[in-house]
Amino acid sequence: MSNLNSSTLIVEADPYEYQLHPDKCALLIIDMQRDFLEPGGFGEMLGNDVSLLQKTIAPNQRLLAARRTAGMMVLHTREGHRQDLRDLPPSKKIRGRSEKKIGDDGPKGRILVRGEDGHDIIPELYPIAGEPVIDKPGKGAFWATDLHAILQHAGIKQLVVTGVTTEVCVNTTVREANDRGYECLVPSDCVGSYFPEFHDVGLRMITAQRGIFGWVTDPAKILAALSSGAAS
Ligand code: C5J
Repeated sequence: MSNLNSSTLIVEADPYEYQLHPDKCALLIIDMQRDFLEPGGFGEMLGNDVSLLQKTIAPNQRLLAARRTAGMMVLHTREGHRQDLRDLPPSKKIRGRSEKKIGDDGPKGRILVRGEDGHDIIPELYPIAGEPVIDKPGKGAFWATDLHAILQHAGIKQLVVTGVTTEVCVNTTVREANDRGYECLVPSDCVGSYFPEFHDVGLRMITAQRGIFGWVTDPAKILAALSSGAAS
């Protein structure tokens, strides 16, 4: 544990500085799952270039290591469904008209089904004891989950949101969090998309109109702020 205390850390960010309160801030890592990031998973099966998401692994590892060292709360999410698929909306199942669908057998087990290999978090960012894992059936991490209750009980008011994909589950979660009163900071290199243009626009949407949904920064700036806090 470091000596981070309740003092405010200033993180340079867009559209303006983010005032990070270490004791009220959690790192929320969205859907860094094998099916989205690894070759042969669901993402690649749909024709996506997974190397675009793999770029986010090292920056997330650096941030996660700093967070764990600082003793701040870390949570992970996984998108997926019950084994019996009763929480899978038929509209989501048939969307895309692809040959292989959610719940079908894939190279890493049944696609996006809880308990299957492909549904799990990549080894590089695997949760450690004490880090809640939120299983979510939708794109947003607040919908049909206990995330809000867990954060409220821990006194969390701020979220650093990372993971994949920028314009889908990260963006949806930031919007949901913003409506629930959380201040969200998104480190740009720690989020990724199969579509670079959607990544860029997804980040711009967050900071538009002087931060309509939150703040965006370079992860190095969060690391710098955390290490200045640890040193003080
Ligand atoms: C998607 C996600 N893109 N985690 N999931 O279906 O963004």
